[in-house]
Amino acid sequence: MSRSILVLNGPNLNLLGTRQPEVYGRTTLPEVERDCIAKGKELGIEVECRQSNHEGTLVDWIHEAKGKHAGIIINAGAYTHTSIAIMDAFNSVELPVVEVHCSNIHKREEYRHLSYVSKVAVGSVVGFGTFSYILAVEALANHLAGRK
Ligand code: CA2
Repeated sequence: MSRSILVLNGPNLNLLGTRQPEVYGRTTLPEVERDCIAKGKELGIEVECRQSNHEGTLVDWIHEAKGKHAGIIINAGAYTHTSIAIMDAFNSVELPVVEVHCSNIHKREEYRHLSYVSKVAVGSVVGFGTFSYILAVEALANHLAGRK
C-alpha cells in the first residue's frame, strides 16, 4: 500500500493569502503546500500537492491517483457545490477522501451549504483557515492507519 497522499486544490485557491484575508487568511498556497508536506514527513507519509482552476483537470488527477496514492485531500473550491463530475470521479477510484475548506461553508451563503464532495468523503474539515489542511493530513493519516 502506497504511503503517499494527494492534496488537490480547485479554482481560485491559487489566490490564497493574496486577497480576502478576512475570509481565507494570509497564508499563501505555496506555504500551505509546504506545511502539508512537512506534516506528512512528521507522520511518515509523502504528500504531493496540485492546484487547477479546471474541473476536467481535477477529474483527470483523481483518476490518476488510483494505484499511486493511498488517499486524497481536496479543497474543490466552488466546484464543491456544483460538480457531480468530481463526485463521480471519487466514486470511481474508491480512494478515501478528506474534504477541506478554509471557511465554514455551513455558516456562509445558502448556496455553499450543499457539498457534493461531502457525499463521498470520509469526513470534512472546515472553518479553521489554512490550518484546516494540516488537520486534514492528520485525519487522513489516522484513517489510513485504520484508527477511528
Ligand atoms: O472556504 C473554502 O476553502 C472554499 O472552498 C473556498 C472557495 C469557495 O467557493 C468555497 O465555497 C469555500 C473559494 C476559493 C476562492 O479562493 C480565494 C482565495 C483568496 C482570495 C480570493 C479567492
